Amino acid sequence: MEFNDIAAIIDLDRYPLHQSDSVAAKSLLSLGRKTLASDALFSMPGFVRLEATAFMAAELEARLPWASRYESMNDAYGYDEDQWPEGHPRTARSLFRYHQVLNHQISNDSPLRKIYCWEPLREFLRQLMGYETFHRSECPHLALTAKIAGEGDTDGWHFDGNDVVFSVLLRAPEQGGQFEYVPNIRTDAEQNYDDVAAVLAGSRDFVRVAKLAVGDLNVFQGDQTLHRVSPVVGNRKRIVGLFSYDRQSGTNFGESYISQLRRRTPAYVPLHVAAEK
Ligand SMILES: O=C(O)CCC(=O)C(=O)O
Ligand SMILES: [Fe+2]
Repeated sequence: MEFNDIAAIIDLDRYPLHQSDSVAAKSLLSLGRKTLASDALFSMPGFVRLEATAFMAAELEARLPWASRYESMNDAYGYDEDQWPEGHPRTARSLFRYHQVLNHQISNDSPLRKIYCWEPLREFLRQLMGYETFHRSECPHLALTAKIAGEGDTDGWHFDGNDVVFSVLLRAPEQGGQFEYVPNIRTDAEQNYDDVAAVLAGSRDFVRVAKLAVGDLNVFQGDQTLHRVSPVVGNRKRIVGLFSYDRQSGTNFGESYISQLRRRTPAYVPLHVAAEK
């Protein structure tokens, strides 16, 4: 199967984003805006065709030996200069452990990159978010990536440092690896540490489990919504493609994070050399 044509990758009958004046595209925008406001997560089921997801999952899994390996106990809030007393939810740590295939390890003709570079998708997402400008990231490492989670791999509870994440699930594990989240548990004005502490301590009271299926495109606002990916169970890996955009053009990720990422990445073997092995 060749994936030269975007119609072979994205289900354009269901999601005619290239016809921005169509009733389908307009109603998708209004549904998406409403859903994001109430739930922080908007999924478009069956966005990517299943034959294409299987192709991309295999392509990405073949890059695993060169992928960056992340393994660390982190708190949910990211870097912060303040000191917090022991027992405070800002000090609670959970495990983050996965492989990440980096932008420069994903070939230019990968269907995943074709989705990311498809202009009608970027324009649709700009309108969905209500931003005036919206650009693909130009980071050589993190613009387009894929996280691959094997047995026991997980993303611990956290808030994202950026406003919004776009992902497409390419392969689901046998069990576990579920996206769990507590919509808008905090606001700009109120950190709501009591409820955050309860979730970090294992309470399931407010936790939602997203019913993500292979091929779904997900728009997720993770800055106020505590979330995690539960540990993967079984041999089949969870593979998710992640698209990075920014309101400003020419953005790169911070140099200190990128140099850590480089240290965690095995020596890079160019694709043509790898293919000859
Ligand atoms: O793997 C996912 O579905 C989302 C991972 C996540 O929360 C993140 O990359 O910040
Ligand atoms: Fe996240």
